[in-house]
Amino acid sequence: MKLIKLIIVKAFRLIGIDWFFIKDVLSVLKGFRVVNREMRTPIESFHSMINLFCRTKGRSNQVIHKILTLFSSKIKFDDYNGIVPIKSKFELKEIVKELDEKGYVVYENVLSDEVLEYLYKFGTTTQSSARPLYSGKGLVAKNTVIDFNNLIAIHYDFNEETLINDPVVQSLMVDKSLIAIAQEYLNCTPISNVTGMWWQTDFEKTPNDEAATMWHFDMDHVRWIKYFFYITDVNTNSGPHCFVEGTHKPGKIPKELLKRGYARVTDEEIAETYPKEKVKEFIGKKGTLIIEDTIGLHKGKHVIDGSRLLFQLTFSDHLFGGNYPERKITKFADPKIRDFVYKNPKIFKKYLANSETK
Ligand SMILES: O=C(O)CCC(=O)C(=O)O
Ligand SMILES: [Fe+2]
Repeated sequence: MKLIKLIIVKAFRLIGIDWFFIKDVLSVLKGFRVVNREMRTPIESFHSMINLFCRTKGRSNQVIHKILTLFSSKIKFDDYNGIVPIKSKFELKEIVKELDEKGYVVYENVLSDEVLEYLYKFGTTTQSSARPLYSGKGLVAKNTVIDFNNLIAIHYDFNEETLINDPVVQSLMVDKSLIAIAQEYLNCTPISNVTGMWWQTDFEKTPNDEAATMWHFDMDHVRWIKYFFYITDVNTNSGPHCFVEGTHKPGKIPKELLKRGYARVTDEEIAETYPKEKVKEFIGKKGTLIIEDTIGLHKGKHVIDGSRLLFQLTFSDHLFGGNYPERKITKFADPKIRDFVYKNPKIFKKYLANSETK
């Protein structure tokens, strides 16, 4: 038996596959069985997915994703009415083509003044968790309403459960244009996942060493798409979101940057690796939407003057991934939203009580 195992291991090694690779593949497979049963991913399976991503320069996620799409149907749309203007299937395909090519698409003015005012008010009157972004500051997270005259943190994070029970947030979560883009990009029913809102502030006006190492790729799920909404005007000093065009494609993050695993990358490394014109800094007025595949390299630039309020929606291909605290929708502000959610329980299964998704 030992001999057979040795021969198999040697044979795989000849084609560049070692025992750790096989172990990671098996661990990911086991992870999917657990997620489908319990809606939670074993941590070792999640780490195996990241190992495989780094070893295969992102190709493993593409393969897993492809398999997942074979088991997932798509929802049908009569129209794509929503905050992103999409008049036809052709237009939808054009948007997704751009996303495929560049890894991002930007829209201005997608939110009405009322929605912007509402979310800004939410951001300035609701408690958030104030936490220093960087380690070693000795500051612990504190629940507080942001006070711009007395900032205590770089990062103020709003509770996901409060957000998903908010009427305006719910109206964006069920927006057909956003769901249609996610579905077309992911080629399967998109799953609403990780809804967030946070302030980035100039609490620390001078960027320190750690602020220069904020470039990273996300690896929370197999494939996903994020929607970043600016709720405040964002200039070069108030923390624009940044992305390296094209790095969402497999093989576009070189081995040297991947070999550290799921680690952060410095400004210098980005400048040395990619042409300047590919490093995008998104300056935009409030109401700007950046749709992005954050499997590519991105960061929120350190804020040196002012504060940035950002709202985020995520749609993924599967619940497999990092485990977030359980968050449930307990009330609907609008019967239309409730109907949409219950008609599409698969999209919202993360946020519905288990019994409601059956
Ligand atoms: O704050 C930003 O612009 C970046 C946030 C980010 O990295 C993420 O949401 O994945
Ligand atoms: Fe990120």
